[in-house]
Amino acid sequence: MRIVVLTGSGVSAESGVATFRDRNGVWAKYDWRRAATPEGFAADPAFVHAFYNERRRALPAVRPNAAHYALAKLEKELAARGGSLTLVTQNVDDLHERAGSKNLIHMHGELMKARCGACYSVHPWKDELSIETRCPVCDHAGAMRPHVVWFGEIPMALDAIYEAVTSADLFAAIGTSGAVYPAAGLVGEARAMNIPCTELNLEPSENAWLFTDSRYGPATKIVPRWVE
Ligand code: BV8
Repeated sequence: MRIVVLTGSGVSAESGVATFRDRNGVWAKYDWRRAATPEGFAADPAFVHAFYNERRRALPAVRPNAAHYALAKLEKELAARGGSLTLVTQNVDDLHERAGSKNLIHMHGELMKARCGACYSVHPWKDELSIETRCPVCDHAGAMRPHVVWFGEIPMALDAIYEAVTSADLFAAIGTSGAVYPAAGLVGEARAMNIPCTELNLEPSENAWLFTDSRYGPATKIVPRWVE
């Protein structure tokens, strides 16, 4: 049995990580054009560094929740039976890793990594980033940026993601509003291959109509039940 799960910020909400489009979400506080686009970074890198430094600083204090642990358990159980779980996350937090998930693709990048805009080297990064930060490889100052995918940038590992989705026996989306493409288009790719698709979310997402099954409620309740 090969399962592909796509997660969004709703899976981390009960760990205390803010979602994006809920009433008091990230984009209610920050203009995504200023905080999460290459143009915004070019115009005001200090603002963008402050936005990501604040989120990176908060991350070590939050913990994975029952939904993260249930997905890590599912991966182990499937592997023990010769199957697989490919976990594709839009989240830039590291809660899936900390819960034990291994076969994980961060399609929108990772908050705890930084990338040099001059030599493209990628580095684990726990500290603040600023316009003075020098690249540990090429020593270029001012080109280090968060290793995340901004609007208008191409998400990571798309070929591997499409390969996994179109050859799955089951596709599930958990804790995502279905607002951001190409992530939100993955259910359409699965349906085009007649793959059953399940939505697990607090409420119906923008593309709920595309799913063949759905369960609604808080992720820490519905995901462990779904995994059982
Ligand atoms: C690209 C950065 C080209 C990292 C993010 C017009 C039409 C269609 C598309 C476009 C368009 N104009 C522009 C586009 C493209 C654009 C896009 O889709 N825009 C949308 C907004 C219209 N996409 C892009 O730019 C992407 N790149 O298209 O490149 C390309 C592509 C392919 C091939 C060649 C070229 C890049 C998108 C990535 C942008 N980066 N973030 C960061 O700072 O984190 S986006 C941001 O949104 C996050 O990454 C986040 O993961 C993502 C999705 O949001 P969700 O995770 O779903 O969060 P949200 O708050 O929306 O929803 C939370 C859900 O959880 C809700 O449903 C809620 O009910 C639920 N929930 C809440 N609590 C719980 C819960 N569920 C369960 N339990 C709970 N307790």
